[in-house]
Amino acid sequence: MNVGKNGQLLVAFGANLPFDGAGPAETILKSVAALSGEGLQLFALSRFFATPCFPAGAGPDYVNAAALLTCSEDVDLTSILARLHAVEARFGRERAQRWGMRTLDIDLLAVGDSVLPDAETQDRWRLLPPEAQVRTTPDRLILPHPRLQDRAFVLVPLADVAPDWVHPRTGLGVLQMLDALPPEDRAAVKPL
Ligand code: PH2
Ligand code: MG
Ligand code: MG
Repeated sequence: MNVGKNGQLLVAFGANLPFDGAGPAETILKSVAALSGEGLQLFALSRFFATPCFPAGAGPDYVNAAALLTCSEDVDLTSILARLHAVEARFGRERAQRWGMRTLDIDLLAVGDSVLPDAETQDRWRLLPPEAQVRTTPDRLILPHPRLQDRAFVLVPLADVAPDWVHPRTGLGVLQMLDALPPEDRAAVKPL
């Protein structure tokens, strides 16, 4: 799929380990600059938040943020993902363990109102029961990100940069998705 010139990319940042003398917040900020160097311009950047690690107890607290990026040229999604991974790698990301600790995680949350690879597959992964979420992981890109609606550490920052974005499968806006979460999940996401 092509993103198209000025296509809107919603991305989430997460980090819970220092890299090269920089703490998580500094690393996220530097990575935003690095993304601009890759042709992904920053349109809006959220506040930074301290969030408890998910799953609970699996590591130090995270810093989470979100951004709205725009693409300067018409490019393929594969190239966008390669750029995100290249920036993760530059900031010390090693892909050892799913949900493991990381110096920098950049997740593509959504590309406008695109649904990938198709509506039925997005629905299936989005509606996967929690036990199955632990056991299985998709081997291809699912958009919107299948766990987006479940995580306050994604939705709270997202509300800063794209409050009007509507999930193309559920029809729910970012604030509606936030309202559907347990209040304690939202309260645990604290501005830095
Ligand atoms: N990312 C994970 C696993 N757990 N927990 C928090 N609080 N924030 C994250 O960004 C995060 C996580 C895997 O990407
Ligand atoms: Mg992630
Ligand atoms: Mg990731």
